[in-house]
Amino acid sequence: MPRTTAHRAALAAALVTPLLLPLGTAGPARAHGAPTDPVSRVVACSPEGGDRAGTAACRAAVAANGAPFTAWDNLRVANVNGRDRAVIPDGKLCSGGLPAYRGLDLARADWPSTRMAPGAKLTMRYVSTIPHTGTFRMYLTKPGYDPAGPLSWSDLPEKPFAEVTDPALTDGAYRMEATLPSDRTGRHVLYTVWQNSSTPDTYYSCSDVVFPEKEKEPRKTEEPEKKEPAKKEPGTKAPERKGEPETEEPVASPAVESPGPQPQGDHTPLATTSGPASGPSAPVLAGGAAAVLLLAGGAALALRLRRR
Ligand SMILES: [Cu+2]
Repeated sequence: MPRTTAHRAALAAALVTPLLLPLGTAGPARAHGAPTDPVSRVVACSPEGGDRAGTAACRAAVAANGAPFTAWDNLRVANVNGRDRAVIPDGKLCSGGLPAYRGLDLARADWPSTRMAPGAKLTMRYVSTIPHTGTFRMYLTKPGYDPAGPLSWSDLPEKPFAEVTDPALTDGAYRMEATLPSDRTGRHVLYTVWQNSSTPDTYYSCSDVVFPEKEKEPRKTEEPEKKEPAKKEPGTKAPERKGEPETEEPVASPAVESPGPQPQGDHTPLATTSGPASGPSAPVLAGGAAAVLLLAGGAALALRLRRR
């Protein structure tokens, strides 16, 4: 594994205690990004995904993939330029059509998920250690979405429920505020598209989210097998699960400041190797390049951490 311990520790810290991660003052490291809250499939099932990586869904995904999701931050396709629906095939939205991530496209209803409240404020955390400029678009599968079928573009509304351009990068992550649609129940996919403006790349991510099921009848009859969603009992809050999106946490205001033009030299565009039509060896090359970049970034991070 070409990943450094420092880098692994960085993601672990980002997943557990993002506010404590001292990346905010750091210079650019060589990496890209992915949503960690609500956690994306690729992060959850990566070797750094902790308990989530051991779930049946993640084990099946890795098996179908034929390789672990080590490069969790490299799910990107070059030169899409906003033509997501034309370039990324139906059923392959979660992999971006990239063979190296095909395990993420499995149609399952048990992916590691994050609980959400309809209509609530969402603060998405999208870990990244290099400040690309660009626009994030967030989509939520339509009411009635069936997680047992392949995810297709027709499952997503035409318009994103949130769109954020050039959010501030704080504590190693972009934080984006959005208001969730209020009419969803049950399991859904939050699909995030990050179209860079400072690179030719677009990043794709599936985060599995679960809204409370609708109460069918106001409790006239007892249904013993019925599960009460999010029953409030003092002192029994599950520590592992993310409940409602955090509302008390101060967040960077979205889309106010632009970090300015990025030198292209600090990033390796994979224009010729990362398209969905490229051969099976291309993602391996891409992964190798990313691994080198990540190695460099991890070393830089280690130095920074040591200096503190
Ligand atoms: Cu990048």
